[in-house]
Amino acid sequence: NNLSSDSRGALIVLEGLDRCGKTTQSSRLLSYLEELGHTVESWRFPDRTTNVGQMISSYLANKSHLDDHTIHLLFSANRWEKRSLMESKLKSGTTLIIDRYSYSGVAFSSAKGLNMEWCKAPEIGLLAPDLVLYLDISPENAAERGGYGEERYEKLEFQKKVAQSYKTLRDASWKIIDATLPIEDVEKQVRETVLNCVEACVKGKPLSELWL
Ligand code: NYM
Repeated sequence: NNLSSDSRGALIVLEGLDRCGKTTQSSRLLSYLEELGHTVESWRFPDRTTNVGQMISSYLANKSHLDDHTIHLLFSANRWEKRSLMESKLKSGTTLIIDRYSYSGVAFSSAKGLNMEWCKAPEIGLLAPDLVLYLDISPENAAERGGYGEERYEKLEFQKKVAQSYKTLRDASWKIIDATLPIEDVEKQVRETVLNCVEACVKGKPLSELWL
């Protein structure tokens, strides 16, 4: 096999509305890549284990209140505190599967009415994903999936705005997948797209930074 030690890992991001199935697909993808012999890790943002992550977690649980700009910058800081580890993992050949990233940051904050360019600015210089898998589901459809939880943002009206924001963020790294298909069909598309992406990275596709 051609996984030589000097080839880098791929940065793969899953995005979508709450309840779109990201978490299920990222764990299935992790097992699949492991079975193929790849070195791979599954991460998620917010990373609630850090100090910043704990502030975010308390905000999401409605246990604290923060200005919209402040929480936006905390989400971004939470990615920045992982940036160097992310870069060294990728360069040493580890593929990272990440559940939510800068696109969530911009989509959720701009859905509150914050200026989109302002929202994108603190993300400049973070590593750009090689592939964004967008699990596409209508807000109504997502809401029917067992209902939303108690967390902030898990409301139909708000998710509609988030869906609109996501649409304006699409770029060439995005693959839109119909998340209303049966889990196995979604998984099949995820696998195909990811294998192409991993291969491109092995062959020397350079790492780049946001925004592309
Ligand atoms: N979220 C997530 C943001 O508002 N900004 C961000 O930068 C990120 C990464 O946090 N409703 C929102 C989206 C989710 C919530 O995410 C928690 P999860 O995947 O449910 O743990």
